Amino acid sequence: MKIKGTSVLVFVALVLSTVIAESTQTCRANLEAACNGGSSDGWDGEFFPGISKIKYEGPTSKNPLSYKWYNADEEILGKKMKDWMRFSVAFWHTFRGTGADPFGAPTKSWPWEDGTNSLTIAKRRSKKASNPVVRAHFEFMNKLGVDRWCFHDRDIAPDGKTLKETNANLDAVVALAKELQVLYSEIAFEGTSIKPLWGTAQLFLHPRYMHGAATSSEVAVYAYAAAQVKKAMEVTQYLGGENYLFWGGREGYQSLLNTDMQRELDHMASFLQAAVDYKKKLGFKGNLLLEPKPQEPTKHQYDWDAATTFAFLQKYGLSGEFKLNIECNHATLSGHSCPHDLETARINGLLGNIDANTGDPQIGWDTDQFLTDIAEATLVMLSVVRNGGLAPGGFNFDAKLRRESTDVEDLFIAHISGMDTLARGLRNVAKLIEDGSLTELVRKRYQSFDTEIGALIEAGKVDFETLEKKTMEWGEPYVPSAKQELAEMIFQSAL
Ligand code: XLS
Ligand code: NI
Ligand code: NI
Repeated sequence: MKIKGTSVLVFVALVLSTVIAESTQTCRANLEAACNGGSSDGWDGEFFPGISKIKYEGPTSKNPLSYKWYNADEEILGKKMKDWMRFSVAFWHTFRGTGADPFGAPTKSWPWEDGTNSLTIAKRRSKKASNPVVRAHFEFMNKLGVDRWCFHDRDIAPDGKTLKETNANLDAVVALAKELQVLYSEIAFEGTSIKPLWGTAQLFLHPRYMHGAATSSEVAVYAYAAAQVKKAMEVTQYLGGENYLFWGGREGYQSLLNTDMQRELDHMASFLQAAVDYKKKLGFKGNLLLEPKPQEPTKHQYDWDAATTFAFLQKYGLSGEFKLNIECNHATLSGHSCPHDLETARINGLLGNIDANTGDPQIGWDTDQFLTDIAEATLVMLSVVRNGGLAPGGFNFDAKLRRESTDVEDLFIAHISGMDTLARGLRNVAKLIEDGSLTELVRKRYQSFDTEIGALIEAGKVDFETLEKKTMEWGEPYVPSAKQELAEMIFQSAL
């Protein structure tokens, strides 16, 4: 996309790429050693000076800073790997994550944060020209070779005293993000534009949302949330975002004793209907996504899982307007597996995006770990391939480093590992499809329905009386083996 002032940006891009290439004049990215006498406000160096662009080196490489399975331009099953994956970096985990947990203080002192005083950083973040966090983020994406990102309004810009001030803070950072998107698109991605995979409004951190946002018992909070979403939709569109997301972290309840569940659900539907209307007014072309999660922070969230969310959408006549963003760790928290929720979304035409992560079987919360289980990744990719891909959705790494991983390079290693795992899953799916025996096993299992009477049943045309007559005629059915172990054996051999 050509914009006004592109030539200026190309010039800046050339200068910047020279700086990057020569790696001279690099300010060490920490507050003590920053160029401007202990303040990194004037920052224009590299944040990751020792790390160059991550390249594909193949499965035999021992270099942790290389891709072993993800080869962006390689074609698999008729599409380039990058087009199957459409990877995205989650700004909040990667650049705002501190390693703090309910029991412990932050463990990470990232070069772009001061690690202690969030207000200082917040102020610094709100100053367009000197926003080290956003700058670090785009350098990271460039080096990783990922051209999509996801954000909440409040992770990129802080709250002000009034909504007006807050919106102005957001505008300043969004202007810088837009500039950097164009800049890095030119220098790093040969004209393909960097953009958000999705944007969203953070409707769970601020105390005003303690009873929920769209489902708050306070009408002024409902209104505030609407105003916040309106603005977040606008900036997502401005940045070229491909989707807009709703995650209802506090849309739910702690106790049914003080909750009018019917009223809250009706409010949520009105809120989402208003978002649909505003999307149309804006002319926003992307998908609206809902992200199911059963609980945490509330005891019960209304978008419990894919099936519950689908029922809600149908009840309120919103089905055609939303797709689902399935997060693997949420699926397991709801008592399903990730592939179960992916398939539930897919067969109902709702699979729009994946928040790629995984939980820990021994810890009962949303640990948001990078997915490194190859078997799981293969099943995930099976759903994606059956879905014909995810576009305009993709894979957002809603995943964070463990509290104990504190090196800057760990951020790269984590993403590389997550990307390689899914890439390996895709390669395995190709093997399974080429081999064909799993598909054949499933086909054979249902072949009794590939008959005249089976077809009539599937068309919903056979009544109980007819089936009773058939049963008299057929006698006791022959019931063959399900071949589960054989299916597992075939699956294993593709990994
Ligand atoms: C939290 C959610 C959240 C959404 C975006 O559990 O996964 O990160 O993806 O608000
Ligand atoms: Ni998520
Ligand atoms: Ni989550």
